Amino acid sequence: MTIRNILTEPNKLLRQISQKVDKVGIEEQKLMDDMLETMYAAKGIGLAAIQIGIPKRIIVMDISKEEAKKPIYFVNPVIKNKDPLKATYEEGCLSVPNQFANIDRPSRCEVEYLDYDGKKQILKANGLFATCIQHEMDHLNGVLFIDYLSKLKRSIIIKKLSKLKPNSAIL
Ligand code: GNR
Ligand code: NI
Repeated sequence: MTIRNILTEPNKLLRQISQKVDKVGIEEQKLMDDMLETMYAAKGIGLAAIQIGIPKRIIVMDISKEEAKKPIYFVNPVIKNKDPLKATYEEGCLSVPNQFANIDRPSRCEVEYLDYDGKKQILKANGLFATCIQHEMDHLNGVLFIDYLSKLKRSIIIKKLSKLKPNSAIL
């Protein structure tokens, strides 16, 4: 397993739409292993493949608070039955370092996906899990949580990040 570099905003790759996976094979499993190790190393609770530069519809997540790790692997996830009731969480993103904002999203949803072994699964999500899977799903569609903020707030964040990373304007 390898810890990979996490891309940060501004970076055009983060705006790319990720492609469906045909088959969950060895290559995809190795990618999921690397993603999980990278996510744990960065102290995140979720990671989408595009955050390490791979435009495939793959997400890893672990929202367990205890010592015991409970990773979940999602391939080709689809979100269904979003609750019209919204919940607000303070979100952060490993690709938008050190920036946080309150974001409203459907409080509950269902997610259909293929697991690590390529088996079809469906889960009902609420609380932080519902927020996180929707945040990760956005990554697969080139969307970041800062896109839900006003233009002014978003541009202030992007300006801050660009200063930390002067070369990013040409990526
Ligand atoms: O680690 C993360 N924490 C988090 C907190 C609130 C809402 C969403 C997240 S996801 C984030 C990791 C990340 O950037 N995943 O794409
Ligand atoms: Ni993120």
